[in-house]
Parts: sequence; C-alpha cells; structure tokens
Amino acid sequence: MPTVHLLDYVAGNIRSLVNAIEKCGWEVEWIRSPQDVEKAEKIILPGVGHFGHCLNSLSCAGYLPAIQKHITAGKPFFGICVGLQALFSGSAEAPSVPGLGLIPASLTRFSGSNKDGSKKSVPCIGWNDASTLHHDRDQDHQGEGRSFYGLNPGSKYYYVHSYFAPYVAGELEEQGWTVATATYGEESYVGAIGKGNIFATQFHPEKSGAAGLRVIKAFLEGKMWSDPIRASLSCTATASNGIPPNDAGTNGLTRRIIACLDVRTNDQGDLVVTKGDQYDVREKTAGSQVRNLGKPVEMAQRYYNQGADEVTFLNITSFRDCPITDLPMLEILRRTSETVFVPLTIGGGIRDMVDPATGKTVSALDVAKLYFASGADKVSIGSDAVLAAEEYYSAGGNLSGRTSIETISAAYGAQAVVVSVDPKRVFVSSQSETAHHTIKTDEPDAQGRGHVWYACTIRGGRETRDLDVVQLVKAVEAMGAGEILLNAIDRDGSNRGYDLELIDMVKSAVTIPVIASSGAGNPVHFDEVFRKTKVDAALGAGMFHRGEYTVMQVKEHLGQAGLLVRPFEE
Ligand code: 1PR
Repeated sequence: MPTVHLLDYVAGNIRSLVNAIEKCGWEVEWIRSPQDVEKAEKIILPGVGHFGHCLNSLSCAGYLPAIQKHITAGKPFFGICVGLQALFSGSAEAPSVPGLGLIPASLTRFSGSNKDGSKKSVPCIGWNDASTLHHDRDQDHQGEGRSFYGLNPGSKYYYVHSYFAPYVAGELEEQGWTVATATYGEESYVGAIGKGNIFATQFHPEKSGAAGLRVIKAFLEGKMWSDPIRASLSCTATASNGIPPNDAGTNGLTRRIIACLDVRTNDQGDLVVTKGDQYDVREKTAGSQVRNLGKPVEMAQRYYNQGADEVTFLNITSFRDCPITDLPMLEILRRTSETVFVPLTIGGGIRDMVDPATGKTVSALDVAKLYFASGADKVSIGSDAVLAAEEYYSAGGNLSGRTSIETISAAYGAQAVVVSVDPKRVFVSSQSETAHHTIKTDEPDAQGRGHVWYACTIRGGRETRDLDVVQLVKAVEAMGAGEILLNAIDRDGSNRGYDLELIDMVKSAVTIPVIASSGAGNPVHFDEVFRKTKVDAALGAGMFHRGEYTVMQVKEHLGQAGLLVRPFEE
C-alpha cells in the first residue's frame, strides 16, 4: 500500500482521517518528531480548534521550520481546517501567534448577523460549497472546466469553524493560487486553496461523505486537475419544479438532519439502541425489558447510507456508570468511524470522576480525549453542564476555568463541545408566579395555566433542578460550548412534532447553533421546524429506528418542498 505521512500533535479526532485515508487504499505513517518530516514524501496536516493552540503546539515541538522546508522542497502538502489556516500569516483568534505566512493575509471571525439584522450562528457548523473555482487563467490553462482535487460544484462539504479566510476576488489568484469558495450569510471565504505542491481545505474531507473521500483520494494520487466529476447526486438537491431551492433561511448551509441513537446495556448485558417515551425506555409489557431496537454500529451505518448529515450516540445510563471502563462504547465509536464519514457526536457521563479500578481521579477532559481518540468529533455534556451552570450563577456569573465545558473547549475548540439539554415544562398561571424565564404557551395544561417555564433536569430526566433552560444555555455559551442539543422530555417519543415554543425561546437566547430534538414523527415535522423557527439542525430517533421513515425520505420531502438539503452521493 502507498504511504502518506500524518502529523500527530493531538489535533482532535485524527482516527476518522486515518480511516478515510485507509478507505482510499493508502497507509498512514506517523510523524512524531520534526526529523520524521524530512523523511516524508507527502504530508497531511490536520487541525481543529483554536488557531493559537494549534500553531503554538506545532511551534513548541519544532515542526514549523520542518514543514516550511518540506513545502519549499516542492513536496506535496495537504492542510485541513486549522491546517489550511496555518498557511496564512495569522488569525484574529490569536493575534500574537504567527502562521506559516505562505499566504500574506489574516483570518477573521464570522459576524453573528447579516446587514438586514438577521442572525447567523457562530461557530458555523454544517454543509456548504467548495465549488466556485477561481484561478489565474493567464498562468494556468489546464484548470479550465476541470475538477480541482476532485471538488464538484454539486457537492456539499462539512465545515465547522468560527474564523475564516475572507475571499477578495482576484487577490489570491494574482499570487497564483486556485481558490474554491463558500459563502456563509454575506461572508465569502476560502473553502479550498492550492498552488503547486500545496493544497488545503477549510472543510473536513474526512467528514464530508463520498464527496470528501474523493478529495482525499485526489490529493493522495497527486491529481490536481481531473475531468469533471460525474457524481451520482440524489434527487434531494432539487425542488419538485426541478429548480435548485433558493433557501434563504440557512445562510448558505444545507438543512442538517441528524440521526440519534440512545444506547445502553439491556437486561441481558448487551449494548443496544433503545428509545423511550418521555425518557422511559422500558417496554410496557410483562417483564418491562429495556426496549431493544437494534445494534448501534449497524444502525449508524444504515443512517449514513441513507444520507444522515451527522450521527449522535447518547450513552444514556453513563451518568451512573464510569465511561472510562465502558470499553464497548469506545469500541462502538471505533467501529462506526471506520465506515461512517460524517460527524459523530458522543454523549453520556462526561464529567470529572474517580476510576473505580485505580481509585484515581479522571478529569472530564481525559474522558473526552478517550472519546475523540476513538473517533468522536464532538462530545455532548448533559448533567454536568447543569451543575456547572448552577455554580456559575452562584459565583455571580464568573467563570472558574475548571468545568468540563471550559477545559474541553479550551483544548479542542468550542465546536467540539455540545451541551445536551433535557428540559421539562413547568406550568404557571402568570409570569409573576416565578422568577424563571417564562413564555405564554399555545398549549395550556388541563388546569388552564397558560404560561410555562422549562426546568432543566439531570440524570436522564430523573432529577429536576431550579434552573431554567434560558439560564442554562446562556451560562454554557459563556463557558465555551459550541452547540446546543435541545431535547424536550414532554415531546420525547411522542411523534407530535418538535416543541417550537421551546426552540424559539432558546434560539433567541444564544448565538451558538441549536439542534432541535424530541417529537419528530414524520418528514413534515422537519419541514415545520425549519420553516417556523430559526433552528440550525433537526434530530430524529424513534421514527427512524422503528423503520417508519428513512433519513432519505425526510431529505427528499424537504428538497421537494424547496428547502436546501445535502444531496446524497455514493
Ligand atoms: O447527563 O451527561 O450523562 O448525558 C446523558 C445523555 O443521555 C443526555 O444527553 C440525555 O439527554 C440522554 N438521556 C438520558 N436518559 C435518557 C432517556 O431517554 N432515558 N435520552 C436520555 C435522551 C433524547 C433524545 C432523543 C430525542 C428524539 N434522549 O436524544 O433521541 O428525544 O426522540 P424522538 O425523535 O423519538 O422523539 P449525561
């Protein structure tokens, strides 16, 4: 097998990249010291998270001069995400930290709003283009009408970032670069860039399904230009009138559909996918067995093949178990990441704990590291986030720097930290009855009480706290969480559709992306949540597990109704 060298400097989920390279028929050799760089022919520099953290780690380990030398010698180099950003002179994310300076420009942060006042979630998480190619035609005629490193105008690629390299027409092309751009709201930026032996993508090709694997393969095989791609794109990309949707509500991203697998050990000791009704996962029949809906790895693979944009695993009982001794869960992640090339999130039990085997304290960051090393792109924190938010308010709104959210976000970036919220409705007759954030609801309770606030719960909904959902999401955003997974215990498993009132309330409280969860029973519910709220993604569970609808059917429905969805590619 041919070999490519990968720089290992703790850059998040590197396992998925290795799996993607192997899927392309290549083998990875690790660069573990600057001396190894000299021996390498082709190098891939991955990177996620904070520009300053990544560049400082590379610099302290002595890699930067070695990479410069490799590039100057004309040897192939591929930078991914922060690996692309490293080519620039610097970033507003860490103004005092210099990049490699091969491109004399600096990265800037996405603005949280557009000129018309509409909001834009930051970080930018989702699927976007990298297809409008710009190159200096005087210097390079061979690119005319051809595919640049396997990029395809109809394909979508997975991006996750808060900082970007602004695209100014002509500037980079004049320096001989070929550029593929994406646009988020009104901001156009560099999605992929290349010149000579250098290639880099802001998106994650290893997380971009078949479209991303094609890009990795093109780099590995040295095919800078090739004939146009004839990818078989599914019909999901076009509306029923055949015209690609002009879906203004997304700022350019596709509507993100997530399949969620609640996982736990059943009474026979096997890890199974289960699904509750209002979080009760036991059958209502004699014996009250844990509902067993299938095997986690197989189901994740099925949803990937159906076009899921992301897969989430929630280890729903690990609040009482210790995830570091939960080797089967880690194995599930490892095996899933071998074949599922879209983002994987894992939640459950992420908190500081004591290892029962050694008696030693293990930090939430250590637990997260294990998950990232096993193939997770994001970790989702539930109970521990609620406790941290309570502490944050008792400390007068001051950050301690020690919470799971803060430590993981500082090391791996905000985009790697999801907070999973499990709120329950609490009815009151009027706002004055409570100090909590209330809304007037269209669905009063049996006693006619027409206002609700949403109480946060911990331990899988078993314990309700005196903290409301708005307090929670504001606190975790301040701590550095990058996304909210918004469940609703009252709607869970109900097939009644999402709680739109809850979603509106949370969306207007934060800038970070919000994923709607709980209650989806058919494709129309996805359409409804995207049209009636400003939510960033929608998650479904039971309707997929029970085989009532496929992810593909949801996307086809949305596409035909004129919403922008990622076309499925094989
Ligand atoms: O508290 O950090 O250990 O994390 C535990 C995680 O496990 C939390 O994310 C919590 O939401 C989840 N969890 C705990 N108990 C349950 C349970 O069901 N008994 N599942 C549970 C939460 C909610 C969604 C579900 C949607 C969609 N599941 O993930 O998939 O409600 O369902 P639907 O489309 O069928 O309506 P910690």
